[in-house]
This record gives sequence, structure tokens and C-alpha cells, in this order.
Amino acid sequence: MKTRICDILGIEYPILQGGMAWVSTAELAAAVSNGGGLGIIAAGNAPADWLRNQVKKARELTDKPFGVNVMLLSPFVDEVMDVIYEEKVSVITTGAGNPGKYIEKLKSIGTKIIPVVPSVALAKKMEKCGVDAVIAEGTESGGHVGELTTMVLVPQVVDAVNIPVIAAGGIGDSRGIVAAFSLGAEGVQIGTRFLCSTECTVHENYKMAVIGAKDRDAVVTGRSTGHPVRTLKNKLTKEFDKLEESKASVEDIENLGKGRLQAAVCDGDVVFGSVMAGQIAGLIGDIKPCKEIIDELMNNTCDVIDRIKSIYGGH
Ligand code: TUI
Repeated sequence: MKTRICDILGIEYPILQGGMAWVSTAELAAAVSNGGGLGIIAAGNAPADWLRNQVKKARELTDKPFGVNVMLLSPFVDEVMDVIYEEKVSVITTGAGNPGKYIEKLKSIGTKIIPVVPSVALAKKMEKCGVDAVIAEGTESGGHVGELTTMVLVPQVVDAVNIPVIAAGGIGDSRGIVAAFSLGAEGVQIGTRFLCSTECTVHENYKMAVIGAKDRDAVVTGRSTGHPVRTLKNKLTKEFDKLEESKASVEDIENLGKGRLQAAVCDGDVVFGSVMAGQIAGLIGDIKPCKEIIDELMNNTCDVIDRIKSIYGGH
């Protein structure tokens, strides 16, 4: 499975690891890169020094390419970008906004830029700005979500742009990969599946909450704030629902979420923490090394394609 994405990024398989705030650390990124995909360190809301250390750590753990995910709503976004320039990070993905104003400088140092786009309009705009590819992320994903599903977003973005499209949201096994390629994607971004890996440093409770999740457990809260977020249902999401039903202010709703992702990731508070995960959580049933996850994804892809061929009489 070689696509333009493999050539652009210098990777073996067209699999990118999702940039998950607090979750996508140097350890996880290096493990995915060592497995033949593109590992990604998520800057999230972290300050520049944290990111610089993580980039250095990842360089110690792998000699393969890896990237950084920039969350554009971060209060530290400008200093995070400075680290990316100084460290000459080879590829960045962006989320939760339009990275337009950073593109020229990034291109001048050869950094590849792959923004997440939740719409055709932003995909076209980004192509015009000269980005290298786009990630069409459906609302099935965990964390901050757009409106459209992967199934409808990916083919419309594919038809609208000439640069490669990476599908994201709801992909956790080989069937999802083949589906994404059927829609015209040339790569996939996978988050929740890699969260349940041996190398991922999140608290064990968090991984077990994902493994225990059923099909309808990853719900969206915070729609009224303009920043809807998908997490596993728990006491915190019930509290969010109550606040939203009572038409609480955006400030009150946002305050309820403060520090809750850190509490889930670092302290294992899966009851009142923000357990961000995608809708595919219900499909994930084990924790294993990233290399095994990637090998399984790639090996089973051939079986899925063979099954499709057999349905169509092998033609
Ligand atoms: O960014 C993500 N997922 C995230 S970010 C995050 S941290 C956070 N926590 C609370 C509120 C907000 C952020 C947790 N998970 N995925 C990529 C993504 N990007 N999803 C949606 C978008 C997006 C939305 C609007 C990208 C661009 C965009 O453009 C608006 C514009 O300015 O044109």
C-alpha cells in the first residue's frame, strides 16, 4: 500500500497517528514511527518547553520521521510554532482552526503541512495556500469534532482537491482502512486504536475505559459553546448535559471542562475526567504494541480486499 502520502512523508505505510492532546507523547509517536507509520506528538495546550523536550526525546527513540500536531486554539500556539521552526520538525498536522498565517514560513524551512479540515470549503482554501495534504476528519473522531461523518466528508473533499486526502474519524481496523481507500483517501489517521497501545503513556484506567466502551458510549458535549467535544459518557458528560439544558453560559460550561482531560490521562479519573475517544472505541478490545497494531492493520487489509473481490466474483 504505497500512496503519495508515503512518498511525501518518507514512511512505509500510509498510517498517521492522531495528535491527541496529553496522549500523543514522544513515546507513542516514536513507537508508531518505528512501526512504519507516522507518529505524532500533540502540542495540545502545552507550552513551548514541553514540546521542545518531547521532540528531542522522540529523536532519541526513533530515527524515522515523526510529526507534531498543533492545536490552533492553544494559548501557546505562536511559541509552539517557534519550536517547530527552530527544531525544523519535518511535518505538522493542525487542528481546531485555520493554519493559514503560518504556512509561508513553514514551507520556507521545508516542513510539510497537513491541516485537519472538517469541510470542503476549508480543504479548498488550504490547497490554495499550498499545504501538502489534508486530513478529512469526520465527526466519529474523539476530541473536538466537526459536523460531517467520515463517510460523506472524505469523498467530497477528494473530489474538491488535487492534493492527497487522509481520512480520519471512526477508523480502527483494516475494514475501516479499506473503506477509507474506497472513498478516495490515500492515507488514514488513527487515534483511539493507538491510545490502547502498550507504549501509550495514559493512565491504565483510561485505556480500560476505552476497551470497556460500547458502540454508543462516545458522546458529544459542549455543542452550545461552539467547540463540541467527543468523550466517553460518565458523570462529567452528565454534568455537561445538565448545564447545557439549563442554558448555562459558555463560560460556565467551559469552566467545567478545565483540567478534566489531564485528570483522566494523568490521574486515571475516568468518572469525572474528560475521557476523549472516538466512536470506534466500541470496536477496540485489547492493548498491544504499536508495531503489532500496525502489522495487523496492514496484514488484514489484504484479507478484506480479497473478501470484497470474492463478493464481486474476483473481477
Ligand atoms: O482538533 C481536533 N481535535 C481535538 S483538539 C482538542 S483540544 C480542545 N479541547 C476543547 C475544545 C477545543 C479543543 C481535542 N481534540 N481535531 C481536528 C479538528 N479540527 N476537528 C475539527 C477541526 C476544525 C474545526 C474548524 C478545523 C478547522 C476549523 O476551521 C475553522 C476555521 O477557522 O475555518
